[in-house]
Order: sequence, then structure tokens, then C-alpha cells
Amino acid sequence: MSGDSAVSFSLLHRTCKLVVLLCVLHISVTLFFYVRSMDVRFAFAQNQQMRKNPPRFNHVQTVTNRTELVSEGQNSKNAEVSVRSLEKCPETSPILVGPLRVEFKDPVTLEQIKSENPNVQQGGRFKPKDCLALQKVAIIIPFRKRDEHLKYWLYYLHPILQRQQLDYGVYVINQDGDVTFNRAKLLNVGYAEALKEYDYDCFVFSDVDLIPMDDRNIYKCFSQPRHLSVSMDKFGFRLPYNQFFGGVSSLSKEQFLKINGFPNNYWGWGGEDDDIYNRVVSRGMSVSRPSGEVGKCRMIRHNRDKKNDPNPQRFDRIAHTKETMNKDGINSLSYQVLKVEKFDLYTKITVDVGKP
Ligand code: UDH
Ligand code: NGS
Repeated sequence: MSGDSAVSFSLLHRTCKLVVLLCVLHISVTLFFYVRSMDVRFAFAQNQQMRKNPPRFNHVQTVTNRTELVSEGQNSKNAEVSVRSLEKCPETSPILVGPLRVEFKDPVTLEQIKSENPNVQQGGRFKPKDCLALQKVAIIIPFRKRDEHLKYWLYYLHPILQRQQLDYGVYVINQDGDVTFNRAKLLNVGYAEALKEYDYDCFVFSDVDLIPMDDRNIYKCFSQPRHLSVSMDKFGFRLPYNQFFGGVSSLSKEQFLKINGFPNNYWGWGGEDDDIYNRVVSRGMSVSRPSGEVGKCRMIRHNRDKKNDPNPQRFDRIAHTKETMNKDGINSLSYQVLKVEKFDLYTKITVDVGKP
């Protein structure tokens, strides 16, 4: 072989090697992208499948429960233990329905209410199964001899509160005996007794005869103390006066403690709600309210109760809230629990609140 042909052979050899190398590189790159595109298609198909069966927990994660999960398409043999997250309920419950028809023509029975609310636990407790409720709410009802009203309250409120996705308990605080009624003291007792049972962070105080006409009026707490019964039928669906804080209100534990709870010394009808309003503003807070539309509610008509006549001292007392509120309130509350009854739809706590 001459020198020239040896050089051209070696050049050809090197060129061929380069071409082969380039081919191998090309095939590798093609293979790599092909395999990757298969992954994407597979993931897309899986995603589509999940859309057909959307996940039940689709909000921000918070609490984790160890649970055995069987993934879709896998049989129990392949079941793997994984950590399932119970996620926070959404800010606005997706199962609210808005305006409601509320009437008191037909009587209701506790059996009927119980069967229509199978998820309510003994003592009137409920929490959503599929998500973690945003607030733990104790509903406190001051009570004496209003069983017919209580049935309507339970009939209407349990379905509403469940749709509002609250972790709640219903506490009926029953004043024992026949001395003059004391609404605000019973509410203080409800606060103290509910906290002995569960770590509630919000307290809704509701008269037994007030029923919301719209489930968007959420029975929870807000950044300011809230007045919920803003638009009552008996006042022509308006506020009777701007400072009105009666009927249904809600305060977080922190807000309640900031005002030293409610007054204990308003015996008989009137003024205690105005005193609570004074406490709220004197501690630099304001009252939050739903709109007049969402805040519509009906009151069950009734005559004045025995032993709940207008309190003649009420005007004098509300004129001095600022001076009295530090020593009269949750810090000076004294009472005696006589009976705690766990019924299917509520907890009834009978108390001796003393006398004027
Ligand atoms: N309450 C009772 N029993 C009583 C008194 C009051 O359960 O004997 C409770 C009940 O939850 C009631 C709440 O305390 O809703 C407030 O009672 P209230 O008498 O201050 O207010 P209400 O709106 O009646 O029930 C106002 C007087 C109605 C006079 C009607 C005249 N037509
Ligand atoms: C005011 C009372 C409040 C009461 C409101 C509405 O006059 O306690 O009427 O009463 N304040 C005083 O008497 C100082 S209602 O018609 O709902 O019974 O809540």
C-alpha cells in the first residue's frame, strides 16, 4: 500500500467511526425522548381518570391521619399503608343552598329530627367527615320551658350547621327553678361548661326562638364580635337600632375573654345585650354583621314568659358598663350544675344560677 492510500484509508476509517458514533447518539436521544413522552401520556391518562372520580380531599393539607389506602386499580393484595391527609374545609362551604323557607305551622318531633340528621352524634355534636372544620363552635342556648321552640330550632339548625361544615356542639343551658330569668348569666355558664368538654375556639349565643332564613349566615366567629340576627321578621327585616346586639351573636374565645364575658347581674328582660355591646366597643372592638339579605331570620311568636318581666334597673346598669365590666363577668361567675343530660340532638345542662 502506498503512503497516500494508507492516509486516505485511515481518514475513511475515522469518518466511519464518527458516523457510527453520531448514529448511536441519535438513537439514544430519540429513545430518551420517546420514553419520556410515554411517561407524560401515562400521567395524563391517570389525571383524566382522577377527574372522572375527583379526590374527596382537595384542599390545603393540615392534619395527617395514618390510614390504609388502596390505590385505584389496585386490589387489596397490593394495598399499601400510606399517610392520608385530612384537609381543611374550604373557606366557603360548597354545599350551602342560600335562602330557606322557615315556618312554624307543622309540629316537628325529636324522632323525626333525629332520623333526618343521622350524622349528628350524641349530645348534639357534629364534625364534617371529609374535611377538617375551620372552627370548633359551641352553640349556647339560654333556656327555660321552651321545649316547643327548641324542637323547631333543632329541626332547622342541625341541617344548616352541617352544611356550614362546622365542628359544633349544641348546649342548652336550662335555668332551674322559678326565680327571675337571667339570660346573660346562662350564656356565661354555657361558655364555661362547653369548654370543659372540648377545646372550642368559637361561641355562638342564640335565643331558642330565632331561626336563620339563609344558610350563608355562617354560625362561626369573625375577626370582630359578630351580630348574626340582623334582619328579624318582627322588626320588618331591619335592625331596630344600630347598637342592637340581641338574639344571636358570636365571639371567639379570645374576644369573649377580652370583654370579661357577659354580665351576671341582669335579672329579667332587657339591657344585657346592650351591656355586651358596650363591653365590645369599650375594648376597642367593633361589631361585624352579615348583609341584611343574608342575615334575615324568623322569630317564633310567643307571649312574654313568666318570671322574665322587664328589668327596671337595666337603664342604670347599661349606663355604667365601663365601670362594672372588670369585676362582673366570667371572672366572677358562680353557679351550680344540677344535671348534665346528653340527648341525641343536644346537651342539656340544668343549673342553679342563684337569685337577684
Ligand atoms: N328564655 C327562655 N325561657 C324564658 C325566658 C327566656 O328559654 O322563660 C330564653 C329563650 O332562649 C329566649 C331568650 O331567653 O329566646 C330571650 O328571651 P327574651 O324574653 O328576652 O326575648 P324574647 O325575644 O321575648 O324571647 C321578648 C319578649 C316577648 C314579648 C312578646 C309580647 N307579644
Ligand atoms: C331594647 C332592649 C334590648 C332588647 C331590644 C329588643 O330596648 O335588651 O330592645 O327587644 N334594651 C333595653 O331595654 C335597655 S326585643 O323586642 O327583641 O324583645 O334586646
